[in-house]
Amino acid sequence: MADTGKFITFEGGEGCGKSTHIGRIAARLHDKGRMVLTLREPGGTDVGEQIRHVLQYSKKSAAMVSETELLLFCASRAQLVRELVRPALGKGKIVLADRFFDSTTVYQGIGRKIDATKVAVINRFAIGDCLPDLTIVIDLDPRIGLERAKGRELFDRMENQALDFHQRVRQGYLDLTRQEPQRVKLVDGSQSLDTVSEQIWSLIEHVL
Ligand code: T5A
Repeated sequence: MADTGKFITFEGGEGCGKSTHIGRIAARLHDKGRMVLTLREPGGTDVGEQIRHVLQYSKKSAAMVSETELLLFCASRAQLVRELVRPALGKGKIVLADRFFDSTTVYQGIGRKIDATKVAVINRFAIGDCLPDLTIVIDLDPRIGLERAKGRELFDRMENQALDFHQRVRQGYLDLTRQEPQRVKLVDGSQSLDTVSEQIWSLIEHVL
């Protein structure tokens, strides 16, 4: 790939601390004079934000089947990769993404139990060859994460799922760190904010 930037994605269950740490890391990188782009999924582009709206409000789209949900997450990502991620990497920026294709592997594949091979094919079609240089999984007991996530903008399509769904998601992420240890790194999200930040920072320094 001709890209010169670095693509770093943050993953984990609800309320594990992704947005908080992306904000901290972005500020730290800015202080060091690095060009940074932060993004969130689903969304991040005009098209993606419209897709997020369809996915987010379950009263208007309560009948949505899992296959539609999978395609919408991937549609948002296809737009994000081509409109923002690739151009930013080409300019040498560090792209910090709040979720990427591993969320689809875990939430739709393992959480919703859609066939893993089909999920992988659709995921790869959406992202092309735009794979993250580093993926940080912030691991947290879903009971703590769901409690922490209370009070923020509700993504009730997922949060209203039974605890068992969120436990499968957590296990899915743990399995990913074992399957792809070079790319996917695990951080214990139950530690203090500062401790988690420092551990994430040292992982990022390593790839930079
Ligand atoms: N989804 C997404 C799919 O199903 N498939 C896909 O392909 C994709 C891309 C997105 C939903 O969509 C699903 C997954 C999600 O269910 P969202 O609204 O974007 O929904 O929600 P999340 O990505 O889950 O983000 P959250 O806002 O819930 O969690 P964060 O960003 O991980 O957590 P954050 O940073 O907001 O922290 C939550 C609270 O905890 C505190 C923070 O201060 C904050 O108050 N906190 C800590 N407190 C103590 N100690 C620590 N170490 C703490 N870390 C954070």
